[in-house]
Amino acid sequence: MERTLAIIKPDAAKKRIIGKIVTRIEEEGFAIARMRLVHLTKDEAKGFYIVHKDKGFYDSLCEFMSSGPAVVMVLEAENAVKLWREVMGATDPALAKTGTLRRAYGFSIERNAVHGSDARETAAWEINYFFKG
Ligand code: IDP
Ligand code: MG
Repeated sequence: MERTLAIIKPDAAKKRIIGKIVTRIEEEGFAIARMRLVHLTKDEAKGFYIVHKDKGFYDSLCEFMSSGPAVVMVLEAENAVKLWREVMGATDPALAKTGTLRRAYGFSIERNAVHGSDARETAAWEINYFFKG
């Protein structure tokens, strides 16, 4: 079984669609191994998105990610990393395929409802960031 880190971002939590997204996760066949409601500090968001520190959107992204409650989860399935990215859809909701979560619930390329790890190694690092031990 492979593991990936998923986040229901503050825009989706604010819209009260945590339940809808969790339902979709279960319908897609993932097992939820860990799950926690968090309200990140800006520094915690900056640490999580450190790979993007040189991007123009880094500061705005970290403000957004620390703007309210979010849900962090460890999802388990065969090919969990790839499968979760398919269910999420493209980063920009306008370009995401019909039926994906970002297409359905994303507001903009920044406020795009959900996060997912992009590779196995990234997933291990991201899972450890929120769920140590
Ligand atoms: P991903 O979440 O699809 O893996 P990344 O390129 O890793 O996309 O970017 C991380 C997050 O940063 C995105 O989910 C989105 O919230 C935000 N982001 C990415 N590109 C842009 C942009 O061009 N403008 C504003 N925010 C962006
Ligand atoms: Mg990414």
